[in-house]
Amino acid sequence: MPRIAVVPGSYDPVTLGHLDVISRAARIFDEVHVLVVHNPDKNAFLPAPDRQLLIERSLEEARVEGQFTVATWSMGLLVDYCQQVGADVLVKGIRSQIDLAYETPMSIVNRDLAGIETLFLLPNPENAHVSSSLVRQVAELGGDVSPYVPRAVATFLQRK
Ligand code: COD
Repeated sequence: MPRIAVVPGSYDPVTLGHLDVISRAARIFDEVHVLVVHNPDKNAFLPAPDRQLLIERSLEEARVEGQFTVATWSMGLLVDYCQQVGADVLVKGIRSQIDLAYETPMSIVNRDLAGIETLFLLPNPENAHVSSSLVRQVAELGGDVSPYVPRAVATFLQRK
């Protein structure tokens, strides 16, 4: 049986920090589903189809090795998607105590709801400060986002 993991996020937009977590998950699991999920606590910057496309382009461009599916989920619980595709692990990145405080209750609820475990990965130090919200802010104010995002994202945001 292949081990399948889901790496969910808002990915609004995908950053080098996300890409690092995704590629490390691909070294642990046979299949990785990178899932764009709407976070009701955040205002969307890019539409979900653009976010998904940028993840696909970034994985291709960086030649990240692994078996990937990139998808968008807006139909209900994250664990419903996991069960639908046969995944029993969620992978999340933890940059700080704030991330841990936010993720801990969700990880317990996801295990209660469906027996889905959450694997937390620490970021590489060079990406630990990178977030999509920082990228959005720099982009909106006309700054250079290329140190923080895959090339496909930098090009897309410049055109936008
Ligand atoms: N380095 C390492 N990890 C990073 C970095 C970085 N630089 N940047 C972000 N990450 C991690 C985040 O900590 C997170 O784990 C993941 O990457 C995604 O980050 P974002 O910002 O794109 O996404 P979020 O934080 O808005 O998460 C959206 C989710 C939909 C994944 C989240 O809200 C969730 O799990 N919701 C659950 C919905 C549900 O089913 N609820 C009911 C039961 S809990």
